[in-house]
Amino acid sequence: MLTVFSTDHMLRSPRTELYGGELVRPHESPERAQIVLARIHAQALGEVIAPVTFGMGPVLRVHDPAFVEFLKQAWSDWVAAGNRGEAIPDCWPARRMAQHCPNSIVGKLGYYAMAAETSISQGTWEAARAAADVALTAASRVKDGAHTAFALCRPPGHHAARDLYGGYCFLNNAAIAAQYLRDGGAARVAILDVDFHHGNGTQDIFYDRADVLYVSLHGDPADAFPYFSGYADEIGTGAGGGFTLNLPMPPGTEFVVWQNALRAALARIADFRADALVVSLGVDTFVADPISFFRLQSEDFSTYGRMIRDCGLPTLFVMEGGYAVGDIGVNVVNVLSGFEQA
Ligand code: OKP
Ligand code: ZN
Repeated sequence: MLTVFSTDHMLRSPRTELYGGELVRPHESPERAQIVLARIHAQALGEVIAPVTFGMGPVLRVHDPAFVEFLKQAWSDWVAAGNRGEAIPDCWPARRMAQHCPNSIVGKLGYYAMAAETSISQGTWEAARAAADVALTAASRVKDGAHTAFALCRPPGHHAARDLYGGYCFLNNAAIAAQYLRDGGAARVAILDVDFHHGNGTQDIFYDRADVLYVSLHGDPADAFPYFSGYADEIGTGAGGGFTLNLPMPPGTEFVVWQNALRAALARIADFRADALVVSLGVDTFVADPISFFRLQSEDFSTYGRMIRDCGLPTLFVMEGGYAVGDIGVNVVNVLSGFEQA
């Protein structure tokens, strides 16, 4: 399997994550991608190439222009305002308040953030832009007839909506790739999100559309981030009614239960008659993940890679989460090699 990877991911290297009332070293760290890359080489998964630059065209098919401008300028605006630490919002447009974008950078952070753990730091925009190019480059191979490709994106993307960042995400790499496949001629694209967390951003971007199916397996939002999205009764709206499927599962969920949810997800995808599949691949379902509560073992990742392969669809894998850093390479490559083995 071809992997697309950019060393520019390292430009995303914040010092802080707001966690448990403290500013800690971020779970979403540069070593994550390096460990996945090392495992790809060790297992000889296939060629690794650098991304092509696509520019903002395909990004703006999915994201709001003012939001993209905000991301571009956020760090320099924050520094210019005299702030000493990393950029963290501390005030939100909550219920019954004005939904206006303020001039102040502090106000803008609250306006565009869906969570506060994700500090913006120098280089964040450049890394996010490179991750979108990684996804697009891998998607272009699938568009041109490759059966599969792996976009080793970092930072991840599935929490980023049209005009929201947070949950370690800035640009929605999987959504940008899915829209690119649509624009490249795929009439129907399915997105299967197997990250532990609900992909609120991806769901939101395609919520009123019947041409992109979003199916997600995740920790019940009653118990897990992002808390305010991913409930089973969220099924899409308007023309998109029935084209979102959420399969939330409780704390302690084991692979046998998760696998049954995956069967249901794959059945819905087959019924949709997708032309291409985008997998939001987070391996934070792993039993030892420090911020999640499912109980998958490393061999289970191979098993479900094979199950996804059995769909028979051209498949783009896009890297999302996974924070048990020592095991992330094994778990990701187990999915990808499970997919490739006959
Ligand atoms: C990003 B991705 C846990 C707090 C979680 C944010 C998690 C973002 C996950 N106590 N805060 O979906 O892997
Ligand atoms: Zn996650």
